[in-house]
Amino acid sequence: MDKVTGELKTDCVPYSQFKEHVGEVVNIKGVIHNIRDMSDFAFVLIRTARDVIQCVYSPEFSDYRMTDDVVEQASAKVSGKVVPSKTRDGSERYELQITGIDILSRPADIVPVVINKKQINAELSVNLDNRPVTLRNPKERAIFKIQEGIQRGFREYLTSQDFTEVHTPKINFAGAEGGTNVFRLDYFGKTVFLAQSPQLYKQTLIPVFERVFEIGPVFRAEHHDTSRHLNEYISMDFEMGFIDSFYDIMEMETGVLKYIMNLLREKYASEVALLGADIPEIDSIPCIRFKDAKEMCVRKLKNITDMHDFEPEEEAYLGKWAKQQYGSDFLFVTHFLTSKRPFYTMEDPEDPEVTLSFDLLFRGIEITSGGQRIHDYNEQVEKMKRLGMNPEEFDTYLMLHKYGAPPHGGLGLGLERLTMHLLGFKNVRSAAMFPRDINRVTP
Ligand code: AMO
Repeated sequence: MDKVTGELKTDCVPYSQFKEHVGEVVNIKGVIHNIRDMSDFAFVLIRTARDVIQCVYSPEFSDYRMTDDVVEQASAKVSGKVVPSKTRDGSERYELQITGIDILSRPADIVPVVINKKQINAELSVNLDNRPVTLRNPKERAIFKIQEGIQRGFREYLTSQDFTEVHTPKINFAGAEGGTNVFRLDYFGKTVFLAQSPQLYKQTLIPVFERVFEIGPVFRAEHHDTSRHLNEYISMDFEMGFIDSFYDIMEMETGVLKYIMNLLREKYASEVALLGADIPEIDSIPCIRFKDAKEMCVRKLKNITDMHDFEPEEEAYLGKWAKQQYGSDFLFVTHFLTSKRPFYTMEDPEDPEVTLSFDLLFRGIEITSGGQRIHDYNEQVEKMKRLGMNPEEFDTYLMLHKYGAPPHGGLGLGLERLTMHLLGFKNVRSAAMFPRDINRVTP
Protein backbone atom coordinates (compact mmCIF):
# COMPACT_ATOMS: atom_id res chain seq x y z
CA MET A 1 0.00 0.00 0.00
CA ASP A 2 1.52 3.37 -1.06
CA LYS A 3 -0.87 5.63 0.77
CA VAL A 4 -3.96 5.49 2.93
CA THR A 5 -6.96 7.69 2.32
CA GLY A 6 -9.20 7.05 5.30
CA GLU A 7 -11.69 5.09 3.23
CA LEU A 8 -11.91 1.55 4.51
CA LYS A 9 -12.89 -0.72 1.64
CA THR A 10 -14.60 -4.04 2.20
CA ASP A 11 -15.98 -6.67 -0.09
CA CYS A 12 -18.44 -7.75 2.63
CA VAL A 13 -22.13 -6.87 2.81
CA PRO A 14 -23.80 -6.17 6.18
CA TYR A 15 -26.94 -8.14 6.96
CA SER A 16 -29.01 -4.92 6.95
CA GLN A 17 -28.34 -4.68 3.19
CA PHE A 18 -29.14 -8.29 2.28
CA LYS A 19 -32.57 -7.24 1.02
CA GLU A 20 -30.93 -5.33 -1.83
CA HIS A 21 -28.79 -8.33 -2.83
CA VAL A 22 -31.33 -11.14 -3.13
CA GLY A 23 -30.14 -13.68 -5.72
CA GLU A 24 -26.55 -12.38 -5.65
CA VAL A 25 -23.49 -14.04 -4.12
CA VAL A 26 -22.12 -11.86 -1.29
CA ASN A 27 -19.38 -12.16 1.33
CA ILE A 28 -19.71 -11.80 5.08
CA LYS A 29 -17.14 -12.02 7.85
CA GLY A 30 -17.97 -13.31 11.31
CA VAL A 31 -17.54 -16.03 13.90
CA ILE A 32 -19.07 -19.46 13.47
CA HIS A 33 -21.65 -19.40 16.23
CA ASN A 34 -23.32 -22.74 15.71
CA ILE A 35 -23.14 -25.67 13.32
CA ARG A 36 -26.12 -27.97 13.04
CA ASP A 37 -25.34 -30.92 10.86
CA MET A 38 -28.44 -32.44 9.26
CA SER A 39 -26.62 -35.28 7.38
CA ASP A 40 -27.19 -34.10 3.79
CA PHE A 41 -27.04 -30.38 4.64
CA ALA A 42 -25.99 -28.15 7.57
CA PHE A 43 -26.97 -24.89 9.17
CA VAL A 44 -23.95 -22.70 9.89
CA LEU A 45 -24.85 -19.66 11.99
CA ILE A 46 -22.46 -16.74 11.61
CA ARG A 47 -22.28 -14.21 14.41
CA THR A 48 -21.50 -10.75 13.12
CA ALA A 49 -21.24 -7.50 15.07
CA ARG A 50 -24.96 -7.26 15.71
CA ASP A 51 -26.66 -10.20 13.95
CA VAL A 52 -26.61 -13.94 13.76
CA ILE A 53 -26.92 -14.85 10.09
CA GLN A 54 -28.23 -18.24 9.07
CA CYS A 55 -26.14 -19.83 6.31
CA VAL A 56 -27.03 -23.16 4.77
CA TYR A 57 -24.48 -25.62 3.49
CA SER A 58 -25.46 -28.19 0.87
CA PRO A 59 -23.35 -29.89 -1.85
CA GLU A 60 -26.13 -28.83 -4.19
CA PHE A 61 -25.29 -25.13 -3.93
CA SER A 62 -21.70 -25.20 -5.27
CA ASP A 63 -18.54 -27.26 -5.62
CA TYR A 64 -17.38 -26.07 -2.18
CA ARG A 65 -17.11 -28.88 0.44
CA MET A 66 -16.95 -28.22 4.20
CA THR A 67 -13.63 -29.20 5.84
CA ASP A 68 -12.65 -30.10 9.43
CA ASP A 69 -11.48 -26.51 9.85
CA VAL A 70 -15.06 -25.34 9.96
CA VAL A 71 -15.64 -25.42 13.72
CA GLU A 72 -17.59 -23.31 16.18
CA GLN A 73 -15.82 -20.09 17.30
CA ALA A 74 -13.59 -20.09 14.21
CA SER A 75 -13.47 -16.72 12.44
CA ALA A 76 -14.52 -17.03 8.83
CA LYS A 77 -15.25 -15.28 5.60
CA VAL A 78 -18.32 -16.90 4.10
CA SER A 79 -19.65 -16.39 0.60
CA GLY A 80 -23.09 -17.38 -0.49
CA LYS A 81 -26.23 -16.52 -2.40
CA VAL A 82 -28.76 -14.34 -0.55
CA VAL A 83 -32.20 -15.96 -0.41
CA PRO A 84 -35.32 -14.85 1.45
CA SER A 85 -36.67 -17.15 4.17
CA LYS A 86 -38.94 -17.02 7.20
CA THR A 87 -38.28 -17.17 10.95
CA ARG A 88 -40.25 -19.54 13.17
CA ASP A 89 -42.71 -16.78 14.00
CA GLY A 90 -43.26 -16.14 10.28
CA SER A 91 -41.36 -12.87 9.97
CA GLU A 92 -39.21 -12.18 6.94
CA ARG A 93 -35.46 -12.76 7.00
CA TYR A 94 -32.59 -13.59 4.64
CA GLU A 95 -30.11 -16.42 4.64
CA LEU A 96 -27.06 -17.41 2.64
CA GLN A 97 -26.70 -20.54 0.53
CA ILE A 98 -23.01 -21.19 1.11
CA THR A 99 -20.67 -21.21 -1.88
CA GLY A 100 -17.42 -20.98 0.10
CA ILE A 101 -15.93 -20.67 3.61
CA ASP A 102 -12.49 -19.23 4.19
CA ILE A 103 -11.29 -19.87 7.77
CA LEU A 104 -9.39 -16.84 9.09
CA SER A 105 -8.61 -18.07 12.61
CA ARG A 106 -9.26 -21.24 14.60
CA PRO A 107 -9.92 -21.52 18.36
CA ALA A 108 -7.41 -23.55 20.38
CA ASP A 109 -10.05 -25.18 22.56
CA ILE A 110 -13.79 -25.63 22.91
CA VAL A 111 -15.66 -23.03 24.97
CA PRO A 112 -16.11 -23.78 28.70
CA VAL A 113 -19.79 -22.70 28.73
CA VAL A 114 -22.47 -23.30 26.10
CA ILE A 115 -22.96 -19.93 24.45
CA ASN A 116 -24.88 -20.75 21.30
CA LYS A 117 -28.23 -21.54 22.88
CA LYS A 118 -30.88 -18.84 23.31
CA GLN A 119 -29.38 -17.84 26.64
CA ILE A 120 -26.61 -18.80 29.02
CA ASN A 121 -28.07 -21.56 31.14
CA ALA A 122 -25.49 -21.36 33.91
CA GLU A 123 -25.47 -19.71 37.31
CA LEU A 124 -24.61 -16.02 37.35
CA SER A 125 -21.23 -16.69 39.01
CA VAL A 126 -20.28 -19.14 36.23
CA ASN A 127 -21.47 -16.65 33.63
CA LEU A 128 -19.35 -13.91 35.22
CA ASP A 129 -16.27 -16.12 35.66
CA ASN A 130 -16.38 -16.82 31.92
CA ARG A 131 -17.31 -13.30 30.76
CA PRO A 132 -14.88 -13.18 27.81
CA VAL A 133 -16.84 -16.05 26.33
CA THR A 134 -20.38 -15.64 27.73
CA LEU A 135 -20.60 -12.06 26.42
CA ARG A 136 -20.54 -13.60 22.93
CA ASN A 137 -24.00 -15.03 23.52
CA PRO A 138 -26.36 -12.74 21.56
CA LYS A 139 -28.66 -12.19 24.53
CA GLU A 140 -25.78 -11.26 26.84
CA ARG A 141 -24.38 -9.03 24.13
CA ALA A 142 -27.77 -7.34 23.71
CA ILE A 143 -27.67 -6.15 27.35
CA PHE A 144 -24.60 -4.10 26.57
CA LYS A 145 -25.94 -2.83 23.26
CA ILE A 146 -28.88 -1.51 25.29
CA GLN A 147 -26.35 0.12 27.62
CA GLU A 148 -24.69 1.66 24.62
CA GLY A 149 -28.11 3.05 23.65
CA ILE A 150 -28.67 4.53 27.12
CA GLN A 151 -25.29 6.27 27.07
CA ARG A 152 -25.80 7.42 23.51
CA GLY A 153 -29.22 8.87 24.40
CA PHE A 154 -27.77 10.63 27.45
CA ARG A 155 -24.96 12.08 25.33
CA GLU A 156 -27.11 13.06 22.35
CA TYR A 157 -29.82 14.74 24.38
CA LEU A 158 -27.47 16.71 26.62
CA THR A 159 -25.32 17.75 23.68
CA SER A 160 -28.49 19.07 22.03
CA GLN A 161 -29.10 21.10 25.21
CA ASP A 162 -25.67 22.77 24.97
CA PHE A 163 -23.89 20.65 27.57
CA THR A 164 -20.14 20.12 27.17
CA GLU A 165 -18.85 16.57 27.61
CA VAL A 166 -15.93 16.40 30.04
CA HIS A 167 -13.67 13.85 31.68
CA THR A 168 -12.59 14.52 35.22
CA PRO A 169 -9.73 12.80 37.12
CA LYS A 170 -10.35 9.46 38.75
CA ILE A 171 -7.37 9.83 41.09
CA ASN A 172 -8.52 12.40 43.60
CA PHE A 173 -7.23 14.39 46.56
CA ALA A 174 -10.40 13.75 48.61
CA GLY A 175 -13.54 11.64 48.64
CA ALA A 176 -16.46 13.60 47.25
CA GLU A 177 -19.34 11.73 48.82
CA GLY A 178 -18.07 11.19 52.38
CA GLY A 179 -18.61 7.95 54.26
CA THR A 180 -16.27 5.01 54.49
CA ASN A 181 -16.74 3.60 51.02
CA VAL A 182 -13.71 5.24 49.49
CA PHE A 183 -10.75 3.36 48.04
CA ARG A 184 -7.37 4.62 49.24
CA LEU A 185 -4.38 4.48 46.96
CA ASP A 186 -0.65 4.92 47.56
CA TYR A 187 0.35 7.67 45.14
CA PHE A 188 4.15 7.86 45.36
CA GLY A 189 3.99 7.81 49.14
CA LYS A 190 0.95 10.04 49.43
CA THR A 191 -2.58 8.79 50.19
CA VAL A 192 -5.05 9.62 47.45
CA PHE A 193 -8.54 8.34 46.64
CA LEU A 194 -10.29 6.76 43.71
CA ALA A 195 -13.14 9.01 42.57
CA GLN A 196 -16.45 8.16 44.26
CA SER A 197 -18.09 10.53 41.77
CA PRO A 198 -17.06 13.46 39.55
CA GLN A 199 -18.92 15.76 41.95
CA LEU A 200 -16.22 18.27 42.90
CA TYR A 201 -14.93 18.66 39.37
CA LYS A 202 -18.25 18.88 37.58
CA GLN A 203 -19.21 21.72 39.92
CA THR A 204 -15.84 23.38 39.33
CA LEU A 205 -16.55 23.41 35.60
CA ILE A 206 -19.84 25.33 35.92
CA PRO A 207 -18.29 28.82 35.70
CA VAL A 208 -16.31 27.52 32.71
CA PHE A 209 -18.90 25.77 30.55
CA GLU A 210 -22.19 26.47 32.38
CA ARG A 211 -23.46 22.97 31.52
CA VAL A 212 -21.34 19.80 31.64
CA PHE A 213 -21.85 16.07 31.58
CA GLU A 214 -19.66 13.04 32.04
CA ILE A 215 -20.10 9.33 31.51
CA GLY A 216 -17.37 7.44 33.30
CA PRO A 217 -16.36 4.91 35.93
CA VAL A 218 -16.58 5.71 39.65
CA PHE A 219 -15.44 3.64 42.60
CA ARG A 220 -17.16 2.76 45.85
CA ALA A 221 -15.54 0.51 48.44
CA GLU A 222 -18.83 -1.22 49.30
CA HIS A 223 -18.12 -3.63 52.13
CA HIS A 224 -21.32 -5.60 51.67
CA ASP A 225 -22.29 -8.12 49.08
CA THR A 226 -25.68 -6.85 47.88
CA SER A 227 -27.65 -7.30 44.68
CA ARG A 228 -27.64 -3.54 43.96
CA HIS A 229 -24.09 -2.40 44.75
CA LEU A 230 -20.94 -2.60 42.66
CA ASN A 231 -17.47 -1.42 43.62
CA GLU A 232 -16.96 0.16 40.23
CA TYR A 233 -19.87 1.41 38.18
CA ILE A 234 -20.58 3.77 35.33
CA SER A 235 -21.94 7.08 36.51
CA MET A 236 -23.79 9.34 34.10
CA ASP A 237 -23.54 12.80 35.60
CA PHE A 238 -24.62 16.23 34.59
CA GLU A 239 -24.34 19.63 36.22
CA MET A 240 -26.01 22.86 35.09
CA GLY A 241 -25.59 26.50 36.03
CA PHE A 242 -28.07 29.36 36.39
CA ILE A 243 -30.88 27.11 37.58
CA ASP A 244 -33.93 28.73 39.13
CA SER A 245 -34.47 25.75 41.40
CA PHE A 246 -33.61 22.07 41.63
CA TYR A 247 -36.80 21.33 39.72
CA ASP A 248 -34.90 22.49 36.59
CA ILE A 249 -32.62 19.48 37.06
CA MET A 250 -35.58 17.14 37.39
CA GLU A 251 -37.08 18.60 34.19
CA MET A 252 -33.78 18.03 32.39
CA GLU A 253 -33.59 14.45 33.64
CA THR A 254 -37.15 13.77 32.50
CA GLY A 255 -36.21 15.05 29.04
CA VAL A 256 -33.11 12.85 29.00
CA LEU A 257 -35.06 9.75 30.00
CA LYS A 258 -37.80 10.36 27.42
CA TYR A 259 -35.14 10.70 24.74
CA ILE A 260 -33.29 7.55 25.86
CA MET A 261 -36.46 5.42 25.89
CA ASN A 262 -37.48 6.61 22.42
CA LEU A 263 -33.98 5.93 21.10
CA LEU A 264 -34.07 2.39 22.49
CA ARG A 265 -37.46 1.77 20.89
CA GLU A 266 -36.31 3.11 17.52
CA LYS A 267 -32.66 2.15 17.17
CA TYR A 268 -32.34 -0.87 19.46
CA ALA A 269 -35.57 -2.66 18.57
CA SER A 270 -33.89 -6.01 17.86
CA GLU A 271 -32.11 -6.03 21.25
CA VAL A 272 -35.27 -4.86 23.03
CA ALA A 273 -37.20 -7.74 21.40
CA LEU A 274 -34.46 -10.31 22.10
CA LEU A 275 -34.41 -9.38 25.79
CA GLY A 276 -38.18 -8.90 26.05
CA ALA A 277 -37.44 -5.50 27.61
CA ASP A 278 -40.35 -3.43 28.84
CA ILE A 279 -39.36 0.09 27.78
CA PRO A 280 -41.37 2.58 29.86
CA GLU A 281 -43.53 5.27 28.33
CA ILE A 282 -42.76 8.58 30.01
CA ASP A 283 -45.19 11.44 29.89
CA SER A 284 -44.47 13.21 33.16
CA ILE A 285 -42.92 11.94 36.40
CA PRO A 286 -44.77 12.34 39.71
CA CYS A 287 -43.01 13.92 42.71
CA ILE A 288 -43.43 13.38 46.44
CA ARG A 289 -41.60 14.89 49.40
CA PHE A 290 -39.43 12.55 51.47
CA LYS A 291 -41.44 13.32 54.62
CA ASP A 292 -44.76 12.39 52.97
CA ALA A 293 -43.28 9.27 51.36
CA LYS A 294 -41.82 8.20 54.71
CA GLU A 295 -45.13 8.68 56.52
CA MET A 296 -46.85 6.55 53.91
CA CYS A 297 -44.23 3.80 54.24
CA VAL A 298 -44.51 3.81 58.04
CA ARG A 299 -48.30 3.50 57.74
CA LYS A 300 -48.20 0.70 55.17
CA LEU A 301 -45.11 -1.30 56.10
CA LYS A 302 -44.11 -2.92 59.37
CA ASN A 303 -40.79 -2.60 61.22
CA ILE A 304 -39.57 0.64 59.69
CA THR A 305 -36.90 1.84 62.11
CA ASP A 306 -34.69 4.21 60.08
CA MET A 307 -36.61 7.48 59.87
CA HIS A 308 -33.83 9.28 58.00
CA ASP A 309 -33.55 7.24 54.82
CA PHE A 310 -35.35 4.50 52.88
CA GLU A 311 -34.84 0.78 53.24
CA PRO A 312 -34.97 -1.18 49.95
CA GLU A 313 -38.47 -2.46 50.82
CA GLU A 314 -39.71 1.11 51.18
CA GLU A 315 -38.37 2.00 47.75
CA ALA A 316 -40.06 -1.09 46.36
CA TYR A 317 -43.34 -0.07 48.01
CA LEU A 318 -43.08 3.50 46.67
CA GLY A 319 -42.39 2.11 43.20
CA LYS A 320 -45.63 0.10 43.32
CA TRP A 321 -47.51 3.06 44.72
CA ALA A 322 -46.36 5.34 41.86
CA LYS A 323 -47.43 2.72 39.35
CA GLN A 324 -50.88 2.29 40.91
CA GLN A 325 -51.50 5.95 41.62
CA TYR A 326 -50.01 7.56 38.53
CA GLY A 327 -49.29 4.69 36.11
CA SER A 328 -45.64 5.77 36.31
CA ASP A 329 -42.56 3.56 36.48
CA PHE A 330 -40.67 6.55 37.85
CA LEU A 331 -41.07 8.60 41.02
CA PHE A 332 -39.12 11.65 42.17
CA VAL A 333 -38.68 11.90 45.94
CA THR A 334 -37.61 15.38 47.03
CA HIS A 335 -36.37 17.26 50.11
CA PHE A 336 -34.24 14.58 51.74
CA LEU A 337 -33.03 15.27 55.27
CA THR A 338 -29.98 17.52 55.58
CA SER A 339 -28.33 14.97 57.88
CA LYS A 340 -28.39 12.40 55.07
CA ARG A 341 -27.10 14.45 52.15
CA PRO A 342 -23.48 15.29 51.33
CA PHE A 343 -21.76 18.52 52.38
CA TYR A 344 -22.24 20.25 49.03
CA THR A 345 -26.05 20.01 49.09
CA MET A 346 -28.04 23.22 49.53
CA GLU A 347 -30.43 23.37 52.46
CA ASP A 348 -33.98 24.56 52.01
CA PRO A 349 -34.00 28.21 53.23
CA GLU A 350 -37.57 27.66 54.47
CA ASP A 351 -36.60 24.57 56.48
CA PRO A 352 -32.86 23.88 56.98
CA GLU A 353 -33.70 20.39 58.25
CA VAL A 354 -34.27 19.38 54.64
CA THR A 355 -32.30 19.87 51.42
CA LEU A 356 -33.10 21.03 47.91
CA SER A 357 -32.38 17.53 46.67
CA PHE A 358 -34.06 14.56 45.09
CA ASP A 359 -33.74 10.90 44.22
CA LEU A 360 -35.36 9.25 41.24
CA LEU A 361 -36.84 5.81 41.80
CA PHE A 362 -37.33 3.54 38.80
CA ARG A 363 -39.53 0.48 39.34
CA GLY A 364 -38.83 0.70 43.04
CA ILE A 365 -35.09 1.30 43.17
CA GLU A 366 -33.04 4.49 43.40
CA ILE A 367 -31.27 5.18 40.13
CA THR A 368 -30.42 8.88 40.60
CA SER A 369 -29.44 11.35 43.30
CA GLY A 370 -29.27 15.03 42.61
CA GLY A 371 -30.00 18.50 43.82
CA GLN A 372 -29.00 22.11 44.09
CA ARG A 373 -25.50 22.82 45.44
CA ILE A 374 -24.23 25.48 47.80
CA HIS A 375 -22.66 28.25 45.69
CA ASP A 376 -21.83 30.76 48.41
CA TYR A 377 -18.27 30.50 49.73
CA ASN A 378 -18.95 31.33 53.39
CA GLU A 379 -21.97 29.08 53.50
CA GLN A 380 -19.96 26.15 52.12
CA VAL A 381 -17.00 26.69 54.46
CA GLU A 382 -19.35 27.00 57.45
CA LYS A 383 -21.12 23.80 56.54
CA MET A 384 -17.86 21.90 56.14
CA LYS A 385 -16.75 23.06 59.59
CA ARG A 386 -20.11 22.08 61.08
CA LEU A 387 -19.65 18.60 59.64
CA GLY A 388 -16.15 18.30 61.11
CA MET A 389 -14.42 18.59 57.74
CA ASN A 390 -11.26 20.58 57.20
CA PRO A 391 -11.95 23.22 54.50
CA GLU A 392 -8.21 23.51 53.87
CA GLU A 393 -8.18 20.01 52.47
CA PHE A 394 -10.70 21.21 49.90
CA ASP A 395 -9.03 24.50 49.02
CA THR A 396 -8.86 23.77 45.28
CA TYR A 397 -12.56 22.77 45.27
CA LEU A 398 -13.46 25.91 47.21
CA MET A 399 -11.86 28.08 44.51
CA LEU A 400 -15.18 27.51 42.74
CA HIS A 401 -17.08 29.29 45.49
CA LYS A 402 -14.40 31.80 46.44
CA TYR A 403 -14.06 33.20 42.95
CA GLY A 404 -17.74 33.19 42.07
CA ALA A 405 -20.14 30.39 41.17
CA PRO A 406 -23.63 30.78 39.71
CA PRO A 407 -26.54 28.91 41.31
CA HIS A 408 -26.18 25.37 40.04
CA GLY A 409 -27.07 21.74 40.53
CA GLY A 410 -26.97 18.38 38.88
CA LEU A 411 -27.32 14.68 39.29
CA GLY A 412 -25.69 11.26 39.02
CA LEU A 413 -27.47 8.35 37.34
CA GLY A 414 -26.14 4.80 37.77
CA LEU A 415 -25.98 3.10 34.38
CA GLU A 416 -26.05 -0.47 35.71
CA ARG A 417 -28.95 0.28 38.07
CA LEU A 418 -31.01 1.74 35.23
CA THR A 419 -30.17 -1.19 32.93
CA MET A 420 -30.94 -3.70 35.67
CA HIS A 421 -34.48 -2.47 36.13
CA LEU A 422 -35.10 -1.82 32.48
CA LEU A 423 -34.32 -5.45 31.78
CA GLY A 424 -35.93 -6.86 34.93
CA PHE A 425 -32.75 -8.33 36.44
CA LYS A 426 -32.61 -9.32 40.09
CA ASN A 427 -28.90 -8.59 40.40
CA VAL A 428 -27.01 -5.50 39.24
CA ARG A 429 -24.06 -7.72 38.27
CA SER A 430 -26.09 -9.00 35.31
CA ALA A 431 -26.00 -5.45 33.98
CA ALA A 432 -22.23 -5.00 34.44
CA MET A 433 -19.92 -6.13 31.68
CA PHE A 434 -17.02 -7.05 33.97
CA PRO A 435 -18.41 -6.49 37.47
CA ARG A 436 -16.26 -5.59 40.45
CA ASP A 437 -17.64 -6.58 43.83
CA ILE A 438 -16.20 -7.47 47.21
CA ASN A 439 -15.38 -10.98 45.97
CA ARG A 440 -14.61 -10.33 42.32
CA VAL A 441 -11.85 -8.49 40.46
CA THR A 442 -11.55 -10.89 37.53
CA PRO A 443 -11.96 -11.31 34.63
P1 AMO B 1 -25.04 8.82 44.79
O1 AMO B 1 -23.94 8.44 45.69
O2 AMO B 1 -26.42 8.69 45.34
O3 AMO B 1 -24.89 10.34 44.34
O4 AMO B 1 -24.94 7.98 43.45
C1 AMO B 1 -25.73 8.30 42.33
C2 AMO B 1 -26.28 7.04 41.69
O5 AMO B 1 -25.25 6.13 41.41
C3 AMO B 1 -25.72 4.80 41.55
N1 AMO B 1 -24.91 4.10 42.56
C4 AMO B 1 -24.47 2.83 42.43
N2 AMO B 1 -24.63 1.92 41.47
C5 AMO B 1 -24.03 0.71 41.62
N3 AMO B 1 -23.27 0.39 42.68
C6 AMO B 1 -23.07 1.29 43.69
N4 AMO B 1 -22.30 0.97 44.72
C7 AMO B 1 -23.69 2.57 43.59
N5 AMO B 1 -23.70 3.68 44.37
C8 AMO B 1 -24.45 4.58 43.73
C9 AMO B 1 -27.17 4.89 41.93
C10 AMO B 1 -27.25 6.26 42.56
O6 AMO B 1 -28.53 6.81 42.50
N6 AMO B 1 -22.61 13.00 43.43
C11 AMO B 1 -23.91 12.41 43.67
C12 AMO B 1 -24.83 12.70 42.50
C13 AMO B 1 -25.18 14.16 42.32
O7 AMO B 1 -25.75 14.74 43.29
O8 AMO B 1 -24.87 14.72 41.27
C14 AMO B 1 -23.75 10.90 43.83
O9 AMO B 1 -22.80 10.30 43.44
O10 AMO B 1 -27.91 4.81 40.74
